[in-house]
Amino acid sequence: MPAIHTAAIDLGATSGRVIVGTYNEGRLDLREVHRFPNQFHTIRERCYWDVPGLYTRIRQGLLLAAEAEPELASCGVDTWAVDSVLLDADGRLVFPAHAYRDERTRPYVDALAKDGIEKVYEWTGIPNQAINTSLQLQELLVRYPSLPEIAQRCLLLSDYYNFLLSGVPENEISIASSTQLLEVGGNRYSREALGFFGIPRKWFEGPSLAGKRVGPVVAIEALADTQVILVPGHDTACAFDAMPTDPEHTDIYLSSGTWSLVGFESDEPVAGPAALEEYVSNERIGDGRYRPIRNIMGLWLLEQLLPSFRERPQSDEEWAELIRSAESEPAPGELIDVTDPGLFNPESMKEAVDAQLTSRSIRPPDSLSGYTRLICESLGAGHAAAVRTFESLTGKQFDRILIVGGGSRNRLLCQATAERAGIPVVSFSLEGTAVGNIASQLITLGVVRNLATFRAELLEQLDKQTYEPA
Ligand code: LFR
Repeated sequence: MPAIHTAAIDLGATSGRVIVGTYNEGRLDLREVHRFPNQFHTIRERCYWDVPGLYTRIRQGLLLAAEAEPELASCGVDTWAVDSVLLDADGRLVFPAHAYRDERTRPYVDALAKDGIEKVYEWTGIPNQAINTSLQLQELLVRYPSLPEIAQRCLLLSDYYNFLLSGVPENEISIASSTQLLEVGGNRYSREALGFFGIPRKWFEGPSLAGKRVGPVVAIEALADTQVILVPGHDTACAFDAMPTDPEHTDIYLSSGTWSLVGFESDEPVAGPAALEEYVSNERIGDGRYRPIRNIMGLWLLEQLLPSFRERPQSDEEWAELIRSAESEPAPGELIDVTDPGLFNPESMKEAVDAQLTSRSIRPPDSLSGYTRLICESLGAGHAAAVRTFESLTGKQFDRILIVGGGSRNRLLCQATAERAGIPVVSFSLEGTAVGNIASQLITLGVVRNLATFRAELLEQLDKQTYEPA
């Protein structure tokens, strides 16, 4: 079979990339053709994404991909979850896309916690989090009750970029599951949840399972023969798909970037009051199965701390140097509480961390390497707690943690996680989200049989590093 070329459009909250994947006889080679920074913009306390700017980058990236590989069979889009756009009957944007770190949903989180979350969790399997699409839409609808007269459709961001490229609006299941509006027991939107939040039923359709051919790229002439494929629209679902799990092991997964997402694949949700109490989020895999996860604040803490330090790392070497010096810092006696809402979107992360520590009579570190050590250890403890939670809720025993994402290159974080969880952490040199995105395209194109085959092939190709607990 000749080599097959596909493009992954992979948008994260802090950077985006377009990656060409070339698959040839069981081997996948990746070429990053475009990378660009991403950030939300705060105007009068409201936070917005630059949705048109990202589309310009996607177009540029696809043109570069087509230049590199004129025979591009397909492309697929994955993005971070929960954020959405509203469209009128002609597909025109009726509202700017808010970013999930906007604090406008706070009163609605508190109200839901007081009254209704037990029911909502029974219907949807998604706990009460300020970022949820449900609360974001509820806030808009309370403020603008006539919105449904104009807005006819809601698309999450990956769905929206698929729509711009192909002209076809789809709601894909993995990203749909992050809305808190999907039925936990089936592949449908929950009438009860939509009714509870006051969201019009017409805003959503489907959802469709991943692995569907949406149509050709009609928006770019040079790509008229390239198919848009509905890959798992949620970046975390793509990252989990890329985990080169080995059937000999019982693995739990950690996708480590801006957020730390700890979870596993399952045929059933992890439901009930204890799961709700532990904030277990029953998100979906592109094929409709479950991906129970716990969502922990992640390396956002470290990224946001950097602007306060002149000696912040600027290159891979400087990062490695920072991690080395953090490793030689003494292990902190006390950790940061990573669930503190004060760390969610503070003006100064350093001041927010210091405020938390001093309120607990703990002296803040005196250097960037001290903070790095403290954050990595605190995240390691959060990861370990999530593993224990899943073990106690399900009766399963996990014997390894597979880690992908930016944090998989952070030795200190991997080692801290292994120590605190008491099981090995296996790190793969892998662009997880882009690889999962491409896997879904290859399976849809019929060149790879299924995910198990893809993972087995990938496992042979990757370098791995194992961090053992002491
Ligand atoms: C990771 C991620 C998480 C989601 C958060 C907000 O990029 O998609 O899974 O909880 O971003 O969308």
